[in-house]
Amino acid sequence: MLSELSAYVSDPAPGHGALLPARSWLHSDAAALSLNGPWRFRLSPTASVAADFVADDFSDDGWGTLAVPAHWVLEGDGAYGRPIYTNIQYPFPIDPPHVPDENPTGDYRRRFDLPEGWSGAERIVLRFDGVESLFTVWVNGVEAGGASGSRLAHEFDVTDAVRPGDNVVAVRVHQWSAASYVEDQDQWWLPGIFRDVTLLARPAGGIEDVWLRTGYTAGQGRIDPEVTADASAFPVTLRIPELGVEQVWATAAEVVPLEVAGVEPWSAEEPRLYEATVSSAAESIALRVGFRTVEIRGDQFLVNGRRVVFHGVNRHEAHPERGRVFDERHAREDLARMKRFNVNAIRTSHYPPHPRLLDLADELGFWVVLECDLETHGFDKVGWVGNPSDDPAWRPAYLDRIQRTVERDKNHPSVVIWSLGNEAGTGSNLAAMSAWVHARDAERPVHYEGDHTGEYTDVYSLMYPTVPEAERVCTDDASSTLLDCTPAQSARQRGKPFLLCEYAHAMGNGPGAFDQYEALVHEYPRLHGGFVWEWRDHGLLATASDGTPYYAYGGDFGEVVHDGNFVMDGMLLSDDVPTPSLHEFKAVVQPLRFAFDGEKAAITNLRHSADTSDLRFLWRVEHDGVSVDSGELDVPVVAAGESGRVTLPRVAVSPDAETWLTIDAVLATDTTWAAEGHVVATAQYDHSVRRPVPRARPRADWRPGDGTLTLGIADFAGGSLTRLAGRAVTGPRLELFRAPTDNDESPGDRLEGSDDSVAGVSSADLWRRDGLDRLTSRRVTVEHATDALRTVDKVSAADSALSVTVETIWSVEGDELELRVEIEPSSGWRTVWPRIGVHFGLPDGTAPVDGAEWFGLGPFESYPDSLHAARTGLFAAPVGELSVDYARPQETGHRSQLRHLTLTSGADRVVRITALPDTQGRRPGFTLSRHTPQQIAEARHPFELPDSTTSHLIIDAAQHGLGSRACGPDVWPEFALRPEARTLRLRITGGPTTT
Ligand code: IPT
Repeated sequence: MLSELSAYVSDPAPGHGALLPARSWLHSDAAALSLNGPWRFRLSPTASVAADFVADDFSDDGWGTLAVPAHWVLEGDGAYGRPIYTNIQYPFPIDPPHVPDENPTGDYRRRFDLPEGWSGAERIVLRFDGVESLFTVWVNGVEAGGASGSRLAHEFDVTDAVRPGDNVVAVRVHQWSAASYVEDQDQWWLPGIFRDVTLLARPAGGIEDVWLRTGYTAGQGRIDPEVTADASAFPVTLRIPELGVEQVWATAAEVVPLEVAGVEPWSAEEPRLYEATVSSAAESIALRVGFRTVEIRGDQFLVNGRRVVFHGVNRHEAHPERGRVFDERHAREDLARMKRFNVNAIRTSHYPPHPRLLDLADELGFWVVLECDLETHGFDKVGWVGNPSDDPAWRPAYLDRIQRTVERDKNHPSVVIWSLGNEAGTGSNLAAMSAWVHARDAERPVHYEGDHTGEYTDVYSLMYPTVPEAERVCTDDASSTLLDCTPAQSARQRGKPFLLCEYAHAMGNGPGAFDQYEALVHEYPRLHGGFVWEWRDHGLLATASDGTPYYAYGGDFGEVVHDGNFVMDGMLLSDDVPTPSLHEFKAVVQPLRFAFDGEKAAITNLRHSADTSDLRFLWRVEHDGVSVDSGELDVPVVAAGESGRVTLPRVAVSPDAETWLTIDAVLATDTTWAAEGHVVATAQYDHSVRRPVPRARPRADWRPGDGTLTLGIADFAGGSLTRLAGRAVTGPRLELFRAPTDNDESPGDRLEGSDDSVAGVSSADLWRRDGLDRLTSRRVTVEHATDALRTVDKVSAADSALSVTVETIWSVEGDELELRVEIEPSSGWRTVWPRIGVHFGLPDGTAPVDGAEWFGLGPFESYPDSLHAARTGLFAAPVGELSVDYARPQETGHRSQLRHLTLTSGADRVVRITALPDTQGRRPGFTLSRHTPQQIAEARHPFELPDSTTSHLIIDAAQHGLGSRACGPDVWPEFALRPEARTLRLRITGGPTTT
């Protein structure tokens, strides 16, 4: 029994028994019975448990109930084990193809009544759309077969096993199997029957499969049909009523290509679909046809003859409560959200999604790179020794996987590239998969990033290159070879279309530099854009011991090995909240470019093929963020790839406020993904008159003092601020620390030649080493002058000789209080700094400071390498909304280029701070938070942040960039903050007024 069992779970064979060949996932009118719903369920800790449960008369009275579809580890409050998160590492010994005896095994049972009238069916088929990872199925005690390939569809012929009336179906699912070695994607391991189970009545004379390949050239459509059916199914008729198509094929031999006139093309921007049916007397299949031609011409990837640029995301199937169980409403909303954020492409990392997702992609409009369910990344650890990708024993499994991938989804116009998988090394089995695809689907290119030398793939793909690395691929510099390539291979690869299957790792606060990659796309036609890693966080909803809900990541379920919060690397938080990075992405890839030139502007349409007739252009003029005028621009319709010139409205320029013209391109009508008025693109034009910055008043009458005095609205004791505008305040204190972002915490090193980081050591470790999180200070001098106070502090950390001298000058200037802070590092600092700021503590007192109103960049947080979504305006937010709830708390909330800031308490204005630019015109940013950077850095989850009785205001002369170092390049040198002297000048007025 034992050896038989272990032979079974460690068998790389993709399936056995009455497993049917792969075919399309079709919308048929043939009878079907969903077997979703409650099943009887038993979980065993090993596979060696008697398979007695398959018998008809077995009593499952002692069993529990589990929903299908579901993952058992997400059901039953831990009664059925817990999820495990690993990125690359295998959560079991690397002993291929074997798996441990500790192999959670779920036995499922349910009864169903065979519907009346099914006796006429020629065959009865039992379909599983997704089971993780290996399963066997029995009907009425008869074994129908078994299969692996978790995110693939499997159908079994159960005709001989079913009987009229009552039937029992039993399924055994093993969490671990040989297949687990080829399903090592960076995600939760979530066993179970997690997609639909359906019983299908296959009629005699039915249509087994159909493939309507389409093409499009200049108004002319082409359909190249393939019908898989017995001779008895004919005649078969193709109908597309909207196009007047009614094509009858009397025999299979007559099924030949046809031309269709008067066709509109399908594109991701204008996803034109035509309802079609393919019918025999016994069955009718409904399809939605999109006409488009995919081709590669030289190094260009074209659809309908035009270059495609992927502004894409990597999409995993992840839901905080359901895991990978599909929820169509949620998926549709998720895809609509992508469209609203200018995402035009999806890579289905790293497996085929639920089949309905492709229907939604066809309908809403996305370019899809459809990826096979394949990853063997854990073999990296052992130098790829034993990698299934190059082991003949695995050839059938690899071929089976790609066949199931391509066959299931081949009809979708949205699918424009097939991808063999992800991070599976390289080897002959991958080459065999590619050869099979080329033979089966000559049109769509094959992608696989791991084919560095281009032996068997059609496009060149990289993940996480630096900008210079990506640029090197775009140019034909024969002296620089590409990753793992000889000069000849480099030349071959440079002759192909180039894309970034993963870039801009969106873990936590970040990434920076979207704009630098996007600039390459516009400079080099060979680069066809890329796919951000990744669309959403995979947090699982859990409850802390005090009852607080939170989004769990690796380690939160007591896993033996795990990869922590590396699974929280999306532009969307687990609860669907877009992070600022998603807004940044939207702004960087917006499909219109505006170039202002006096009274005119040029508007360039960067779309693939759609013109601008769906847009209206609204403008407004603001004085210091207050709208003074608005209207609509008269913009001619601009064709894709073209520019149009428009005359701008007359702008009333204010003499004493900043004047900005903002143009929003908005949807003229409702679409399936956004309402009329939705902003697609935005541009701002600064019309402000230059106004002199008041010079700092030189003072000569400094004399030693005790630092206890009142200056306007400020009270001081011992040189320190104690009260401001009648409230207790502490500070200003030098703050050089920020709660490290995930990028700051990464020891990776991907910027050649930069000395801003140390290979193998994270920036955060260097900051902690230098004590930036635990600065102490010593007051060197306190001096008074008329209406002024000056202190000098030396700030440094324990066991460090490095220091920063901070000179603070408070003075009364008219009816304002001015604070000038001169910050000057000693020599010898070698690391970048996270920030150069001053920190004020605002204890709650009777009325807490609980909000801010500011004129500067907003409304979202911004950092030096992520500034495109930020626009100049007047914004207000309660303190809680100024921070982003990153799954692991970290630096958040910095608003750049502040002009003025009002701190509020309820409806009261507490204090107003005007930020003067420094002599180089640089303006500070601010952060208002209920926690200090040190408190935030301590917490692993938001619920661990302490209750707060203080608001913390930090005014930063500068912040370090974000970068993408958690998986990719560090902060680009231009945005790295090196220790340097900085000046902050703030003008402060106070007194309670009501907003
Ligand atoms: C890359 C993987 O392809 C992806 O699945 C994900 O793990 C990502 O990294 C990081 O989040 S592979 C990496 C070695 C570049």
